[in-house]
Amino acid sequence: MAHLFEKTSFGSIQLANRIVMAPLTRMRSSQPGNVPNELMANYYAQRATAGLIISEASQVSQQGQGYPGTPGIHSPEQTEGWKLVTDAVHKAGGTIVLQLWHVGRISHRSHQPGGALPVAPSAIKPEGGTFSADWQPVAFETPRALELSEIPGLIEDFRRAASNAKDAGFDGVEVHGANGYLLDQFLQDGSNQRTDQYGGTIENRARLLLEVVDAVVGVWGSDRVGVRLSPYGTFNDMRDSDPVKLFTYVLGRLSQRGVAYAHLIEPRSSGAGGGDSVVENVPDTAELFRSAFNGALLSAGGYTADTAKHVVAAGLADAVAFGRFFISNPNLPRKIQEEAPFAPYDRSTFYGGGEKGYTDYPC
Ligand code: 8OZ
Repeated sequence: MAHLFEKTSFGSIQLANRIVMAPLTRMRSSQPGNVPNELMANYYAQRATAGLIISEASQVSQQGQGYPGTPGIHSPEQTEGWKLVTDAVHKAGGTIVLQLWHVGRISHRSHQPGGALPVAPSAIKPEGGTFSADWQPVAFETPRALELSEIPGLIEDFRRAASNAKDAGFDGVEVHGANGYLLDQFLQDGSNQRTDQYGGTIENRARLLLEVVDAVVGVWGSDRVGVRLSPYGTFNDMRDSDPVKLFTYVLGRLSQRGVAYAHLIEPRSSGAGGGDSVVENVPDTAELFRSAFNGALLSAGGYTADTAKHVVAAGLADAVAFGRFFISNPNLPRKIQEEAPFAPYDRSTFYGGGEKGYTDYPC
């Protein structure tokens, strides 16, 4: 029976324990240029006792940005900035992978090159909104459907970003295929109504994600690449007509490629970023998809110390990711080991700002 404090590995990535820090958008990169900084390095280093840290989602291009203050991994300055983070985490004994992100339609003209419309598989407007480059709440607009001729450039953006992440000293990368961002928009038929080879059948809708994974694997090797997915998630106005068939196919293809891990977000915490409510009567995706993937499975979404112990002991996941509680408990593994209560988090300081609510939680 596996234990949270037993070491494990995701491909060639070694984890000292099975408590993983989930990717968390915190919107504190330096402006202009969305550059990672010393404050971020300190924040991540404080959390180095995690078995693995997954960095906050980091845009692979300017077009891939959808919120103010999120770090990029496309410019030389950003790559240099990330070196501060990887050095600090490694000095503190931790392991960190970078999450590669393109938001697709979850953006606003103010973030886009030349003030253009955000891009997506199809011109379908999601419900809801984001924050503009000057931090004003703005509604989503109808995105521009990507031309077929633009797809190779998108894949190249991910490849180049993966290469930058390697130069920046990360231990691997995670492809963000979840939560209604670009790659998920291609996967699910509520947002993809294309009629070319990137739309229609499941094989076609999964094509972009798999081509991106192949490009990134070409840089890192499959043993240092993970993929995050959110079957049944509804954040960012997502829906699919047959999630079991879609995600079983995707996980099967990822198995064939031998990627280091699959990272599944439980739909009970589908309100990612929006609040703390728990969605009732939704499938348990670690259980539903465990047999569809032959590598390490990382499960995320509203875990407590007890439910995390249980899911690993039951063999339904190899490791568990905690998000919100890693914000307020930098040394979360020790708290779990000592069965100490978790410190509460302050949602009002999640996004943007400085040290407050970021590096000032007691370690
Ligand atoms: C919350 C706020 C903004 C972005 C995700 C990158 O859900 C995010 C995100 C979450 O994956």
